[in-house]
Formats: sequence, C-alpha cells, structure tokens
Amino acid sequence: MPSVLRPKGEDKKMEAYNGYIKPKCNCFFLGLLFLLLALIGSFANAKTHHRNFVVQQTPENRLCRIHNILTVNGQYPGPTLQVRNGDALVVKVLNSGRYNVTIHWHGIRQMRTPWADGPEYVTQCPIQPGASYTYRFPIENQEGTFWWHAHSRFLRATIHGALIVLPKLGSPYPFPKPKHEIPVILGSE
Ligand SMILES: [Cu+2]
Repeated sequence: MPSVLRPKGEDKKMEAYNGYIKPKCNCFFLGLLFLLLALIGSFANAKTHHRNFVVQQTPENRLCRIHNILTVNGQYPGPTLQVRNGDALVVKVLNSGRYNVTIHWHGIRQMRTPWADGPEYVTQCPIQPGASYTYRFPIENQEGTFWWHAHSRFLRATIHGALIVLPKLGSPYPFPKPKHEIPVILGSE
C-alpha cells in the first residue's frame, strides 16, 4: 500500500505487523504438513498379513504308533506368525477337523475387535466342522513373543503356536538387540 495514504510511521508499524503474522502462519501450516507426512509415513509402514489356518487331523508317529493328532496346516506346533507393532492380522481358520474349534490370540489386546478374541461362547460361536471364520485385528502398542491356541473345550490342550510382534520398522528393541532369536514353545497334551 502506498505510504502517502497513511500517516508517517504507519508503514513501519504495518511492516512489523506483516512481519509478525506471516511467519506464524507459515509455521502453523508447515507444522500441519509435517504432522500429515508423519501420519502417512506411519500408516505406510503398517502391513496387513493374510494367513490361512486349516485345522485338521494329521497322522503322527509317536512311540512306535500312529496317532491322529490335531494340527494347523499339518504342523504341530502350528505356524509361527511374525508381524510388527502396528500391523494387522487377517487369519482365515477353516475347520477340517471333527470338533468345534476357535483360536485365541493369547495376550493380544482386542481393543476395538472383541469378536476376534477367540473364546468360544464368549466372543464368538465355535467354528463347526467344515466351516470357517476369519479373525481380523490390528496389533497396537504391543511388542514381544505371544502365542495362539485353540480355545474350545478340551481342544485348548491341542493346537498352538508362536505369535511374534517385532518393534515398528526403525524402532529399537526395548533391550540390547539379540544376535540371534529362536522361538521356544512349551506345550503338553
Ligand atoms: Cu489364551
């Protein structure tokens, strides 16, 4: 604005005013942009892991005799799931066995997904023979080695496996990083 339209000294006041307001606006929008980029970045690192569990009877040779034991995908203990903090799991469980079954993700907090927790007749009806159920849940603010297991009647003492939650990409372990890691699963029938 031409200075002739204002009293003397007004220009300086306007400059000071403009000089004060502009950086504040820029800082605000810059801050907002960084926040958005950080949010996008954190979502970009999160993955959704899709797995299939087939619960089935599998012949196993134990103590010189063939036993039909319950397995997941023919494995006992069942498959190890490895994810990162912030990831999501989608596990489709097909019951090809003879008994009703559910799977409990032991120790995983189901904050907004209680129907994925697993205890039969508590958060879901059991998966009947020939039927399937898909568990979908995020893992939020949890790290460490957990486990999953059947959670229906006597089947609780059968199929189980490890669920390993690593820190987010770029985040350190809460202890000195181990040179080597081996999941140790203890179970009895
Ligand atoms: Cu459990």
